[in-house]
Amino acid sequence: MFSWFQSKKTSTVTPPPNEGAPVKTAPVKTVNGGWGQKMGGALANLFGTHTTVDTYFFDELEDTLLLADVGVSTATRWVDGLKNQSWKSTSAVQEALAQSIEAQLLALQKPITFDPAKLSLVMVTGVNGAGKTTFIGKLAHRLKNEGHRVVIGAGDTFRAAAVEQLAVWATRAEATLVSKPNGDPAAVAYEAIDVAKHSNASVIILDTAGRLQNQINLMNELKKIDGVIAKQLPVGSQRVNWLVLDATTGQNGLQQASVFTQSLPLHGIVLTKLDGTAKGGVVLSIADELKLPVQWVGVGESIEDLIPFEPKAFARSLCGLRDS
Ligand SMILES: Nc1nc2c(ncn2[C@@H]2O[C@H](COP(=O)(O)OP(=O)(O)OP(=O)(O)O)[C@@H](O)[C@H]2O)c(=O)[nH]1
Ligand SMILES: [Mg+2]
Repeated sequence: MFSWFQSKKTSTVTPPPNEGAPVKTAPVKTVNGGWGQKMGGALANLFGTHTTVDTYFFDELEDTLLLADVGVSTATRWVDGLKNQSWKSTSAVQEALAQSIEAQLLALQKPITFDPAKLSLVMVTGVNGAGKTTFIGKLAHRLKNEGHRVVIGAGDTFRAAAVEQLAVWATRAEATLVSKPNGDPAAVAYEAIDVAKHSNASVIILDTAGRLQNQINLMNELKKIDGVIAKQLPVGSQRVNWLVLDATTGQNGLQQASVFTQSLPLHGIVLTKLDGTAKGGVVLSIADELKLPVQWVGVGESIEDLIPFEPKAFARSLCGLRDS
């Protein structure tokens, strides 16, 4: 394998330090701390301080949902639906709200699994600083622990520092890194697929440069990368395009997502930085308006801080309830 790696003149292929060692199958460490301490606090407080179900309570509920970044149309629809029923207590409203949110999110959920016997390629996109590279490190680590051989493609070729940052994550996650300084991101995708095929890897994760939704050329570049992947990836491989959204940007994320879907078919959202915000409600707007499932949640900066999205746990936490 090394002679083939060395024959690649224009790109750099960095195998993980322990290349050739037996694959670890240790279970992934459980993430502590759940969704982040801020989420659900305001709703828990509202339900805890109101005992009477009246117009004032519903007004407060709507305001609190808006503050959690649920979005105007979604919040209004939830609250109008609740107002039209009779309630014995505010805690009954709290339970019903959590159950409705869970049902709506569950209806959209399409779990994506990675089969070690087949090649998968995940393209990770999003605006600048959303948390793409950090997510890739966390995901690579998780997949590696599940027994996958992971190749990471450094598709952010604009900044040398971007490759360096990704190289640190690739080393931590024990993944192979394919980079092409100042190269074309589509060429990086091409080479990453080539390396994966020759090294019998099961997952390729492709980083991309951060781009704003109004940068037409950069948005078109995503289409080009996507086209190269379609041609180069073996028939029967799994293709996944995920958009990374920073939860702290709230409703702005919704706008970003709608523009990215015009350039690329998206299979889901990675919601990062939920540990630093009470605005987790944006998940509901994304579900409502874009019909996209959230697949992963980032809850910190370290390699273990990644949680697979679970509608029930999320809905209960958002409503200030314990996960029963
Ligand atoms: N608190 C917290 N910080 C995060 C999380 N994910 C990423 N970050 C931080 O967010 C900052 C940006 O993360 P990157 O992974 O570099 O984001 P990016 O999207 O790759 O950025 P560009 O490549 O510049 O577009 C870094 O300081 C990360 O440590 C998270 O889940 N929680
Ligand atoms: Mg990055």
